[in-house]
Amino acid sequence: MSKLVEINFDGIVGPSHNYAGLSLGNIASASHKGDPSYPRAAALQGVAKMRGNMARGLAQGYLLPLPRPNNELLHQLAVDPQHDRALLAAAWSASSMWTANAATVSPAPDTADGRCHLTPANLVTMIHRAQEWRDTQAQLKIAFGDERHFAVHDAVPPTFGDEGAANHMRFCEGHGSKGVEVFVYGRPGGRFPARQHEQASRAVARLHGLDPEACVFIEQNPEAIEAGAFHNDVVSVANERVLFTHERAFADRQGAYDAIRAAFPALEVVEVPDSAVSLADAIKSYLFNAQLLTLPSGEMALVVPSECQDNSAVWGWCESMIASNGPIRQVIPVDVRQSMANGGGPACLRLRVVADPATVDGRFMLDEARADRIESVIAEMWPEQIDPSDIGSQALAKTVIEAREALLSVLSLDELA
Ligand code: SUG
Repeated sequence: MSKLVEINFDGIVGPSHNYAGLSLGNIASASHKGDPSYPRAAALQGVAKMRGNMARGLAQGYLLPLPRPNNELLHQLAVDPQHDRALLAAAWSASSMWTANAATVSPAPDTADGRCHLTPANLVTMIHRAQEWRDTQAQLKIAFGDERHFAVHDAVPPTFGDEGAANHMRFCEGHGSKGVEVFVYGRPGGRFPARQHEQASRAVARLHGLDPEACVFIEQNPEAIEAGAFHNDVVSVANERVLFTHERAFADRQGAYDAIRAAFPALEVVEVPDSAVSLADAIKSYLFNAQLLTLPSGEMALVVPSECQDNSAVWGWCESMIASNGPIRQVIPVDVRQSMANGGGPACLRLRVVADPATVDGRFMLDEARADRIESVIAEMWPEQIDPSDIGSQALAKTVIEAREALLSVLSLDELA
């Protein structure tokens, strides 16, 4: 029997979490620019989400915050901390919390060599994200260091922008069976950057040794990017046979469904029409930036941001979906408001890896004892509040560095220091 299960690796929110308005095209990031942030609350919200999924009987892992501030970047760009506030903030960004952008993952049943392949995302469109991949790769090489089971690649070189799993979906009968991988790219030329380049997606598919018959490349709807869906996972999510999507997610709606169905005939589309939930409401509430999970009972649950309850069209739609006989049987709201204010919902905060948990370095797997340890370091060491004017201060830099090191230490991951 296959021991392959889906493991969600959540990004632990780093101690420098702040709102710097760094992401053009990400409406939440722009509208919260300059707000005070609450790193301790943010990180505890993330741990509570992980605990919730663990309590549902699901395998849960985590990735650690990256070293910030990134002094090397500040030197390379000769940043003047008084005047170059956005560049300064970039070097302090805790954006690695959104691990859906850490890498693209192709599970072992999909690849030519029968190993699980991971390619860190180059995230080249934005400097605060482009600095992530080498440190992310260093973690992936430890967590998935067993080369009998995993292959960790280098990022795709620029100029082809790659945003990782946020623009990638996988359809399968069960997580351990062979899947069809769908890559969603944007076409440049609009008001906002199209962060995922088609050529990056195609390169990842080749690197991973995917069967060309089991790959589908789809264009994201430029109107969705224009409305603030800077990643496809803001307007769609997939799990096993199900695609949960907004009607306006793809450039050619029917063509997209047909192409997926040609490769994966069992596809079930749960489409939310624009007439029920507008693209604007979908993006504001992050209804689709949800974790669509198969529970141990076999039922599917949708873990949504609690903002969905604040929007009557969105919540009304969720209630009618549950009342109907569709494949998604539960909707579970979670509070990740600190991350949401930077455009990161429950789905952004996790990287899905299908693997046998016994083959993963155990120091990256959550259990009750580790959750307790992580929570107590956060409660003790994470700054309670960061104001924009604090960014760059020596005192805060010291706090942030010490907090991360304390976390690495309790998890026996000092080699990442
Ligand atoms: O890359 N926000 C992130 C949010 C990433 C969400 N991820 C997924 N959709 N998978 C981004 O735009 C904001 C940082 C700031 O403005 O301080 C930021 O980087």
